[in-house]
Amino acid sequence: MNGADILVKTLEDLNVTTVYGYSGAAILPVFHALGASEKISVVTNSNEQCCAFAAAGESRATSKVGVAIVTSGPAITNTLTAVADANADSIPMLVFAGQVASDMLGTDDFQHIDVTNVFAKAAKKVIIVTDASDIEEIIKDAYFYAKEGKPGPVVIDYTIDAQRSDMTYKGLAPSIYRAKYDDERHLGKEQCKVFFDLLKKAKRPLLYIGGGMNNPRASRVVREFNDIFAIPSINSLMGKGVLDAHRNTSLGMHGMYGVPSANKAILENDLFIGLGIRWNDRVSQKVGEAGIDADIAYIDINPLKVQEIRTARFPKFSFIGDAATALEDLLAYAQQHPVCLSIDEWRQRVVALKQQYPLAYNSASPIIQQAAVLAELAQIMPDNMRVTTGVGNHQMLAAQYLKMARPKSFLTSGGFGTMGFALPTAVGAAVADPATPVLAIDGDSCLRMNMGELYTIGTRKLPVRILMMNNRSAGMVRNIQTAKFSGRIVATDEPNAVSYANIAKECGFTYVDTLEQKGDIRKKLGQLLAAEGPGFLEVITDREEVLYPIIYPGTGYQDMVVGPYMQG
Ligand SMILES: Cc1ncc(C[n+]2csc(CCOP(=O)(O)OP(=O)(O)O)c2C)c(N)n1
Ligand SMILES: [Mg+2]
Repeated sequence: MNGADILVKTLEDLNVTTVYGYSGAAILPVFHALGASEKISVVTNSNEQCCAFAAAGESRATSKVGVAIVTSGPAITNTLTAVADANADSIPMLVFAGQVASDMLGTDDFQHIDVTNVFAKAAKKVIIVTDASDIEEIIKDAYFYAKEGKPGPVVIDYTIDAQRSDMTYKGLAPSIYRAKYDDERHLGKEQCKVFFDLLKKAKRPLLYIGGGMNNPRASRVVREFNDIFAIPSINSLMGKGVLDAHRNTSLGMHGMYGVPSANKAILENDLFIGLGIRWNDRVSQKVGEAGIDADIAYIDINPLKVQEIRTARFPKFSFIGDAATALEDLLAYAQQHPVCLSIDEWRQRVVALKQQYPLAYNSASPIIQQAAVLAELAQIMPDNMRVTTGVGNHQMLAAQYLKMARPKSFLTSGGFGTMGFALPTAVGAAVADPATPVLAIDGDSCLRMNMGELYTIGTRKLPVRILMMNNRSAGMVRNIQTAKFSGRIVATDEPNAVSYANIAKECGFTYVDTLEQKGDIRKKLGQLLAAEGPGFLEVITDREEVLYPIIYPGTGYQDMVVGPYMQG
């Protein structure tokens, strides 16, 4: 075997069944070895950024660790944005790059770049491998390291001489590496008591669910927890679907573009229970700052973040560890020491907030509003649908309106806010879990960024439906120009010179349509959802539509601007 064969055999041992790969000379031995694999298939995306987004899409949608394999130089730098994106959202993945021969490292050799330095701040870890005798162990370790603690992407830079060198496969057991990263931290009885003493004292406790909880186990445990305690909840963008959004005490996403009732509730809570969250600045004003006087209980696996919050916000309870395990410990404690909450008034209050501050939009306009499409979609979308989004108004409206009922069902670029995300992520989600239908909700500007994925989806006949919101504008940025830059629209409006639906058709989409009439929204959405094979619906929407609510940077929840259609 050579070093490339060992890489492939190691991935097989780890039960990897798909890699997202784009070839090139410096990685060709690995592609040659992949060609002989009966267990691994290669999906070729339209560029390397899409390979990495698709790999991360696998990880976002399932418990797998997605794998991308690309060549050196411009290929690996093409993945930088997607790697940083995965890092920002704590998504595990492996990205392999071919590299020039080890004796050419640091020279101006063709397509050479210092990957270790370029990715140092963008990935959870970067490893350069110049000796094939290391590769098996490095990959097996990296696979589980990517998942442990605060998950993230690992980049492995593999020189061409190492790929070619002869080596024997050791067959190291993956379980050794898995066990190395077992998290064995539990809450002790005293800590459980502190938590429940706080909770019993609280009149208006609020669960705040983050992306750290967005997996089946954590979702199951927190649902069990809330079946008992029925604590009103809000979620971050990344925490959508962890708790069932249909529950009447689930308020939905809060923050800069959050739903009004969630943003109102946070102003009124007196115990903020943060689970798997990182206190992002898009959440605007933070609990513990002036205006929100609440006790804080905080559980997260990232020691740096918990420590930061301990020194900045003085939580009355905090724990560094797996939030699902901590909740299991709390549940076990509560079984032995029954806890009774008297928060009925608060439960009724949040239900009233939802009724008092519903989402609303310009329903009188003759032109289709993106919000109207999302509101209709929320009515008819089946619970088993997995959604991906772009970045912009359509993304925030999807987050506001869609009631996700399952974890890992709403895949969106949170921490990095990366345009071009929806299509390649949908590719990864559809390949990894073909039984779950995927709906990619994308904006016109975002779609253009990785339009090549129409080809990937169409030619592979992937079960992906695309709902394209075409307002002929980078709407979210245009909104800021209108509100804060004297209405001067620069580089955000686009002419509508092309039919995207026609492009999709040309790429092999079997269902394509365009929606322009308000009266057809429900019918055409239904047709898109029911379509067999790849489907594409282009919706022509109002360029002047403004996304509400908004909390402008530097202001707080009490300054939320709800616009002319919602109640303040
Ligand atoms: C790679 C990248 N470039 C630029 C931005 C800044 N940005 C955020 S939203 C947005 C507009 C998105 O437009 P579109 O996809 O049409 O969505 P809309 O807001 O119109 O619904 C831009 C340019 C970004 N987030 N990511
Ligand atoms: Mg747009």
